[in-house]
Amino acid sequence: MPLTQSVEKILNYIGGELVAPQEGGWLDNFEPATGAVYSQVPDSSAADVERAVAAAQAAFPGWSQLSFEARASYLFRIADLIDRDMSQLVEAESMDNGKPLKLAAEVDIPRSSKNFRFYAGAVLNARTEAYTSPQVLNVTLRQPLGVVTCISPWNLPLYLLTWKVAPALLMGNCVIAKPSEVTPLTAYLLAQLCREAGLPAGVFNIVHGSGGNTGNAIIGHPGIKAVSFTGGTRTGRHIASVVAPQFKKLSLELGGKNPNLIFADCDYDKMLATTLRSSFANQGQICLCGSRIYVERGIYGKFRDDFVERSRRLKVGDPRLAETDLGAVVSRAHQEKILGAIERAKAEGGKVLCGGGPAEVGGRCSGGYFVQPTVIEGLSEQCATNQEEIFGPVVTLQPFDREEEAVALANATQYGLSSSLWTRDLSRAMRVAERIEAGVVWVNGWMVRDLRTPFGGVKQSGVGREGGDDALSFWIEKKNVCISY
Ligand code: TXE
Repeated sequence: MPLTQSVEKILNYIGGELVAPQEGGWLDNFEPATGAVYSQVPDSSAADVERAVAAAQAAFPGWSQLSFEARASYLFRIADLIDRDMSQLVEAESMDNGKPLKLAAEVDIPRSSKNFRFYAGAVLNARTEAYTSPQVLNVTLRQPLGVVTCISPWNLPLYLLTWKVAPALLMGNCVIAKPSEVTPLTAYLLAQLCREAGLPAGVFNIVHGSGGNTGNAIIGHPGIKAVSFTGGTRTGRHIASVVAPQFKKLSLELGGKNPNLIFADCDYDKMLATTLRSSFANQGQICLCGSRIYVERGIYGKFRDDFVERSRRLKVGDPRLAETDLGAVVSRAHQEKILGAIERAKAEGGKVLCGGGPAEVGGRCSGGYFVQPTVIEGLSEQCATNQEEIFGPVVTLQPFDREEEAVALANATQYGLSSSLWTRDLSRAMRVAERIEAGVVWVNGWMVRDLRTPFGGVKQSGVGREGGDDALSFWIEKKNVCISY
């Protein structure tokens, strides 16, 4: 039976049980491709959060005293169940977020089981430090924090939720997760898989709800010892203002306004194909998308014409169809934000080379939230369009003449998450990469990911790093024990 018809009420996962919100708050959950309400999601209250924290606190002694191997065995089992239910999870993610089915199948869900497997494998090889000197042994204990929270966004729902939850659990913590209220479905299905895997009650809890209600109750709870957040910079700033005075550990993965620097000596065909993806994948709703494209003047005209021609050919349509390249953006409000940004770009003097408005998709999707892939040139780097995150299928083009100018343009925003850089000259690649203000620089590629690498941004793109040892170290306290003998 198609999933849409089988999920009326999405439930919280608290103390190992699937439960409704205690005070009965529910939010409509929309299918972005059709604009229809297809289910209800809890708008959980402080009472629900309290129940979840109590369940996690009760589970913590048992869970934290298990070996890495024992904890990893649960997560390997969950990964196997995600793979078993791959098609259902893919359909759910596409329906809930609006992304093409093929993108959820190629990226979102396979990466979700990979997140569990990668970190389960990492902890089995985890090391600690010990230092010896005459009659003295120093050893570092890596102890879990206790009850922690993972707050995740709507753009890559299961992918980013599992990216946070896996290391937190494996290092011995018990987790209160709060997925975005805009895309709760795959978290609900994950809860069911965790129950099937026999994960002990209270180890992992999912409390659904709005940020202002449920989210605030979580970050303010004294029983929560660390907060890992991925979302917008504005929300990240608020969370930091609440969490920092409580001296909790805090990891912030925030927005981006990522530059894509293209030098004339690049591998042109590979650059063009990759730049289409880095501009419009997931309808431009990836914090790593390259929304500011700077091209060395000698190839600017050729690139502009080729890129616009290829962008025009992208198919905006029903996410369920194999030929669809861009599905729906995540909500009516977000569609209006993106369309407003396009109108502002025009008012700022931008020339729309293609797209520039909503996309009409007929049939079952006539009420959906679609935006045309949009390419704009002729703007200054200081205008709002080039300074503020739009988080939609909208990119700007600008030529540059010299390497120093390209670096200055790349660094001309308050963000610093990622950058792409296209050149065959590896000395230039390293020179430019060293000077770009970002946490990730892709040379001759985009979204090439090794999960062992540090991932995160600088400036207003965040604080801290996820991935590999950075994630494992975030979710523990280090204690130095010095033994004299
Ligand atoms: O994210 P929010 P939104 C950017 C993008 C987007 C903007 C806002 O520009 O337009 O952020 O998107 C929870 N206490 N990114 O509104 O508000 C919220 O419920 C605790 C970039 O969707 O940041 C959700 O679970 N939690 C980003 C999560 O925070 C709170 C991906 C993200 O919500 C809260 C998504 C509070 N007070 C959007 N308020 C990326 N870096 O990938 C909200 N939340």
